[in-house]
Amino acid sequence: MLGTASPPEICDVAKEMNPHLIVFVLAIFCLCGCRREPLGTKTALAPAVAIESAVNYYLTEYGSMPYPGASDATILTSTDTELLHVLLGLEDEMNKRSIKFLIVREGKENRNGLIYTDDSRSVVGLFDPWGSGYNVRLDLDSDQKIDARGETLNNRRVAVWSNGPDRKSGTKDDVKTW
Ligand SMILES: [Ca+2]
Repeated sequence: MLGTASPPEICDVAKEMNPHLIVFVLAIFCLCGCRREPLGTKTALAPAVAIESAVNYYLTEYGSMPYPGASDATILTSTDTELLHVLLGLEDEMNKRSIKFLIVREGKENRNGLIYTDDSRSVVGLFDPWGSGYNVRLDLDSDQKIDARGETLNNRRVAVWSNGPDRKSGTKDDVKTW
């Protein structure tokens, strides 16, 4: 009778299949299942988001950007510590009330966080898990638009990205806040 035939069991289907095909299909499943984000990708994102939030908090608090200049700029947090000091409340010219806008963990051996100077009163830089600084693109001409990694981002004052495991900007493994 139509509709009463039971569907073929999976084992029966497997018996009919070419063994090579079964191995191939299993291999594909394994490859898909084992594919993970590169190690450190998740830990790289948290400081990037924290920097972005800190810039926005500063903007709300003081009504201006936490960095001087009239045209958009990209700050690298491993070499340019001026922005970090402002956001960490470690200077009192641009951050007169010394508010700590940026809260990120401390790193080690120029990786995975903030590296302080010996006297702990300033920082050497903020580093991603692979030892590079974060790129911070700032909208300093106040047009609410920034170009980051070759992408145009609208309605934004700040965007942050890590170069990822290959330490090159603009490649697929970059860890970005947008
Ligand atoms: Ca990259």
